Amino acid sequence: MILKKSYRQNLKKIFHLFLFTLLFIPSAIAQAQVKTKISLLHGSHREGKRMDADMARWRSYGLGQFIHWGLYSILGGKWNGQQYNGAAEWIRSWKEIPKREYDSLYLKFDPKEFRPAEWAAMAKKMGVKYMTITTKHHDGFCLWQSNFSTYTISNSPYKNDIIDPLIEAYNKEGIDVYLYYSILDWHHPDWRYDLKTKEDSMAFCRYKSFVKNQLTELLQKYPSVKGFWFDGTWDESWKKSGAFSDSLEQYLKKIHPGLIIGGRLRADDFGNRHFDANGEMMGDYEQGWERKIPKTYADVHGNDWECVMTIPENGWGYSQKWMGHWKTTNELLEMMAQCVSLGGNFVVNFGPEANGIFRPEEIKTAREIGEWMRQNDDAIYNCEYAGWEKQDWGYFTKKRNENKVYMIICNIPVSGSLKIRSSAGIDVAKAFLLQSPEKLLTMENIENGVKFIYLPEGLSFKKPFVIELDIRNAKQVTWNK
Ligand code: 16Z
Repeated sequence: MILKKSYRQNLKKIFHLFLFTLLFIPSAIAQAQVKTKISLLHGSHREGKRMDADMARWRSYGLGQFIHWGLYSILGGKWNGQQYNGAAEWIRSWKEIPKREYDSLYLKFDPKEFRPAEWAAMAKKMGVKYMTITTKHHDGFCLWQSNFSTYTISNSPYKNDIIDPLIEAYNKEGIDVYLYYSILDWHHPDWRYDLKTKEDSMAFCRYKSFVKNQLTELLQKYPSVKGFWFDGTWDESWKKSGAFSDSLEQYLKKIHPGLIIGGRLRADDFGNRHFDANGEMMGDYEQGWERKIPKTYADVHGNDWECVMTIPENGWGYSQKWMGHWKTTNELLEMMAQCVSLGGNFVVNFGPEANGIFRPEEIKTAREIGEWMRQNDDAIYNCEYAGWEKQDWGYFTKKRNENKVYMIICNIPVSGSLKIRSSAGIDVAKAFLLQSPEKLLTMENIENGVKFIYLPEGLSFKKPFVIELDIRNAKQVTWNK
């Protein structure tokens, strides 16, 4: 009887031990997963951010301009009296339109009103620090005089290079220029969506040389260019060409030191895009924030990043009919504040008409953003994530390497006071409206780090506004980067 009991107890013990061990199996597996990195020939080649001066300059921009201009701008989303329901620059893929007809549009591209100095002046007034222009979109038409294609501006009635005077005009205004280049090419005979046959591979091999030649040509022709914005890299053919895109990126950076290339160009050994099989970003910044903005700092994985945004709901090239909701200047300003508060750049897209004129809505948006920037750009340029808990009234940004935090206020609480919670070890020496630095705002300490900042009576704003906080004890504190 006794023996039997102890035997049972032992069994119970063993069983408990077994259960206990089971508990740890998942965490042991997870740990093993963390440790074993998949070895990749063509994955990410860097840990953390790029730390050179060119990338520091990119990081300081805050606001940028994207321009989509090409043959699609002639149609503006309309063909044969019908409005295409998709993005205007994609109209060639619409089943209603004969490809031949689209591919003859270059015979009509003659932007008589193209005045690059005016484009650059508008961008300067808007306050953008960098501009990205479509040198070749998916339709394959080249806005520069390329020696590697006949489907270029040279064979249009306009004849003249578009990219050269544009870069010159923008650079003259102190604005950096980046080149958009679509890898995907609907026009080129050697482009393939997938590589299924030997013939496909041979054609695609020729296509890859064509790409390399064109990119080399662009850098040789336009040495002041700061980087490429690659697009159209999602097809199987390119995903299977990770070795090529890896060597291409390294080659371009070698012939053009400091060149900036986002995470959209390459694919790793397994065809993963943007992030490799180990979850590490490929390229110099996260290029996936297209028409969407991260909500929290965790969403950006400690990487540099940029958000590109359309003013209408969708569509990048000129459309005769802007679709969906058009973002107001205030909405765009808030988006910019959100981006900068999370350490990213905000880029607004423009789609000029084929004749070289911007639509009135875009001119107005650019002017209004510029008016706001003239008063408030302290809170945008050279700013980073402040590391402070987000509050409902808006967004914190912090001047890099300075003891200044900005509050970009987009919603005034009915209480008239704004709550802040500074990060540990930080105190606020003074707070003032950026517009009236001599008048200090009243602050009330609530508890450790938590304060209310009182707005002056009768304050009313129709736009976001900025409060500057001069902070103390910042030296001992490591900013959350
Ligand atoms: C949903 O599939 C898309 C959406 C947009 C595929 C491509 C694009 C292109 C746009 O034409 C524009 O150039 C944008 C920046 N790009 C990602």
